[in-house]
Amino acid sequence: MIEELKQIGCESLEAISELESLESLEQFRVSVLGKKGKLSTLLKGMGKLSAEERPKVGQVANEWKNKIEAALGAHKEKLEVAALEQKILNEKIDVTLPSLKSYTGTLHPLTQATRQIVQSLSRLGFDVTTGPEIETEYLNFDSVNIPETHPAREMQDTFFMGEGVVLRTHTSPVQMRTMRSQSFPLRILCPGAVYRADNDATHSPFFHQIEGLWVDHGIRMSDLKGTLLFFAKETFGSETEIRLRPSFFPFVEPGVEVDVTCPFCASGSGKGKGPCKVCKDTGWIEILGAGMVHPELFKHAGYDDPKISGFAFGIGIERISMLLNGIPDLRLFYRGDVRFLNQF
Ligand code: FA5
Repeated sequence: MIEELKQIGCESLEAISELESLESLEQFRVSVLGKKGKLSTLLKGMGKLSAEERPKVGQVANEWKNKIEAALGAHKEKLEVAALEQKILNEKIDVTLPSLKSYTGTLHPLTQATRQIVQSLSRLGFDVTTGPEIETEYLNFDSVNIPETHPAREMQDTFFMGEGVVLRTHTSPVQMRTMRSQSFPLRILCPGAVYRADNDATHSPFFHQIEGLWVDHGIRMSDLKGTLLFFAKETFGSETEIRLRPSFFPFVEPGVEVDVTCPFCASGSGKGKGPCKVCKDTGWIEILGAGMVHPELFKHAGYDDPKISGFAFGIGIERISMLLNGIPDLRLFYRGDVRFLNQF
């Protein structure tokens, strides 16, 4: 048996040095030292040996087992080093390759339009102020002269939150918040998000407005007209003209809708040269609502002065950005599609 042990040992030591992978090394270890391996199978015959022979054979078997294990360990280390070197070679970084392109974000077109409008009107002395998007029914409606039974409440399809709270349907409540907390003269712009249960290519349930308010002694309709003409020329170009059409908003009296000459097909006179999909050959495009502040609002604001007057206007920001950038569908603003956003 000692001879057989020696043969298994010598053959194993020779075979180990020729193994080329960690997998074949493990297979070989199991085939020699495993429970059903050559060595264990041979040693099962030890029971038949005499009591004298048994410890001698056991000692020799242990010596070979240790030698084989040491050889396996040493060879395993060699193979691991070789595998690591190969891995490093395969993963070599080619520093001459062009680098990955890094993308720089841009301001959202609605942010750009808001900033452009604020920047131009701040040159007339308007300051920016903001208010909450979750608003009381009182400030959104009652305080701006839209009482509970007034049909104008129906016109602004409202998201009611319950207990006298709504998602604000316009930025006009910020006028009232500011008047109630500050005394006049006031010259403010209130940009922000508003909500209405509306949804198509030109109406979104979530959109943005900029409210303008100027309150002082002796503010007249001509001040409103001058301010809006300045805004129109700054926004759409110096050739732009405006026209005011009578309209109704409960919070102003008189109220107007304001059109600008179509920046795509008209100049000065407002005569469209057509064919123009934007103004439908009329030469005019409606961009905002405005008017002289209704005296009821001054009562709600606590302004008790007979000489006080003011004007207000409300601009839809999506509308302005669509016109400035030729955007056909306002839902594009909210999809977060970088192919669209990268163009601005
Ligand atoms: C108002 O919201 C008034 N508060 C504006 C105002 C302020 C008038 C001060 C007078 C004095 P209107 O509902 O028309 O008015 O909305 C103003 C603008 O918001 C519209 O001209 C339009 O550009 C935009 N708008 C209205 N509804 C939507 C909508 N669902 N999606 C996108 N834009 C909208």
